[in-house]
Amino acid sequence: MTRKPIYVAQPLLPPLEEFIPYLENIWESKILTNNGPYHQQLEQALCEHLGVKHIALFTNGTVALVTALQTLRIKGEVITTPYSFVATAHSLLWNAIDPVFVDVDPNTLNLDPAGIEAAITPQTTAIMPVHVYGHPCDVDRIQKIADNYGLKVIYDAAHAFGVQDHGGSVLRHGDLSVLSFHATKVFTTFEGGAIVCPDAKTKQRVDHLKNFGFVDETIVVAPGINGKMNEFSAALGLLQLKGVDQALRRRKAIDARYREGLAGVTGIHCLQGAGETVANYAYFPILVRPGYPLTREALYKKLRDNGIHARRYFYPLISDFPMYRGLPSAAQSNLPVASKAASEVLCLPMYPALSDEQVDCVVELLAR
Ligand code: T4K
Repeated sequence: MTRKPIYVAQPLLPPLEEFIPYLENIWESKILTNNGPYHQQLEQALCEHLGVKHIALFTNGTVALVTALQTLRIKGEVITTPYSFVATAHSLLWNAIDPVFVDVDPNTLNLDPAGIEAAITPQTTAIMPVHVYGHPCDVDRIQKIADNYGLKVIYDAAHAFGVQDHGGSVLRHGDLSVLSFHATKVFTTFEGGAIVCPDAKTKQRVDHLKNFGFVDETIVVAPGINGKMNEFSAALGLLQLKGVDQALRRRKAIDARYREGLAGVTGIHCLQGAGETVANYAYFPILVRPGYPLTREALYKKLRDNGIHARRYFYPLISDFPMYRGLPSAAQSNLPVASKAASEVLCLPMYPALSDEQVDCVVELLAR
């Protein structure tokens, strides 16, 4: 039977007719970019929605990560996780910073604070953890280490849109947090991203850096980049924001349906959240373990043969890519938990338009 492929993610787009008035305004004003009206409105709206004070929009999450490191003038070595999308470590290389990989926690697959101290050297200037799958890192322990050693903390929060812990938005932690609004994310502006800043002064530096370093027409204070979000994306973001809560409710229902359906399947382990009070259900990762009749690779292929495009986020580990594997910290013996997770993980389709029948079809294939 041929049916439409089911992908790991699919953007939830608002009805096209609702976007037309935004487009008409852009056509009328002819302001397409450079801190235009929709850009300003979206920054304000996101601050309110996320419960943060300052946000700077970007063209994508990767440029935002690169700029976050520039903002804090990070140099030398940065401690980070191998278990992430490759953009995390690439942002370090783009700043001529040496990544130092530390293993992850077996329960959350986030950077394990227990390994951080041993990796600190006189060259270490910062820690870059990732809230993997939107589950918060152990922010208190990470901050304590950072304070003890005088290190900055930049969170790669690409997956953590809307996530809250007991004190509010998870994006308030560290010195900066970086979001991605890519098409596959919980909240999308086609391509896009943002840096969440703790104060107006830091946001001002970020705003200069994302606009070539311009302070005004004639003054350039830093070798900045072009990281600006355009008006089309900002307008889409404003519209998208209206439906994001409803979309999260649907994601939550899908998460529950998967968990219920997979509960009795021997060898399939569903990753739990990390104690967030508001989760965003950005991904549905399972770990394929001994006891399951197929290997992870065989299951991946079986699903694909049935039109279900699950993804191995995150395999290979970043530390196994050619530009990283020569680093002493990239050795598999240094990263046993991350290496095991990378060989077991499969992210199942997770997006609001996924129907109960489609979820059941995935579960049935896994259970059969
Ligand atoms: N840090 C972390 C921890 C990240 O996960 C990411 C990005 C970043 C930083 C960098 O942020 P950005 O610079 O991207 O803003 C995807 C995304 O491209 C990437 O944004 C994301 N993480 C990563 C986890 O996943 P691919 O190469 O796996 O995506 P792709 O194109 O294969 O898409 C997956 C599925 O989604 C497709 O099979 C179909 C569906 N899809 C995809 C696109 C692009 C759609 O339905 N519509 C679409 O427009 O990397």
